[in-house]
Amino acid sequence: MKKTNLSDYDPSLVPSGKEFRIGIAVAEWNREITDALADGAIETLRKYDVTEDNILLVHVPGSFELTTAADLMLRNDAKLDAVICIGCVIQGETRHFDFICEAVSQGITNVALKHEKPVIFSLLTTNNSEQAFDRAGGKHGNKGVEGAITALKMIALQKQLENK
Ligand code: RBF
Repeated sequence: MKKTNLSDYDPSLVPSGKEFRIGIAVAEWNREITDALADGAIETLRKYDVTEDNILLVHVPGSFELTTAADLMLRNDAKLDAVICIGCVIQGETRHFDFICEAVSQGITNVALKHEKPVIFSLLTTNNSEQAFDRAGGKHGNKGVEGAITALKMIALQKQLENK
């Protein structure tokens, strides 16, 4: 199969999420895009048997807050298996783009290592809104779908390696 992006995933290789509990943190900046990503993630988790009760959705003001949200969720819900962080940062005229993207990518890595659970980076970092729409259900797939698949695969890997 041609692999241009993970949205072309092979459904037979995706583990069932029947027993999994997954958090989703969504940034409200560029909400039209982040809502489309979140819808893709939730639809995909439901498709792979994650129950409605086991999907915990929270919203944060902007992408910068995703790290804190993931940390809070994992700290306060011992049964959570993973958190998917969804945001969209669009390049502007000032340097905020670099600071936010760097903070989120590093922050998510730190939270994952601190809690020893997968924390998924579903952050669009684009030059303009067209590129973002292309990746939120447009011609380059839906990165929320890909985040959900990644979460399922990483949780299954963790359970396999820890023999749970
Ligand atoms: N948050 C986003 O999720 N996407 C953005 O494109 C974005 N652009 C921002 C631009 C500026 C100049 C500032 C100050 C903030 C921006 N934020 C953006 C919000 C940021 O993630 C965070 O919510 C705020 O900085 C408060 O901590």
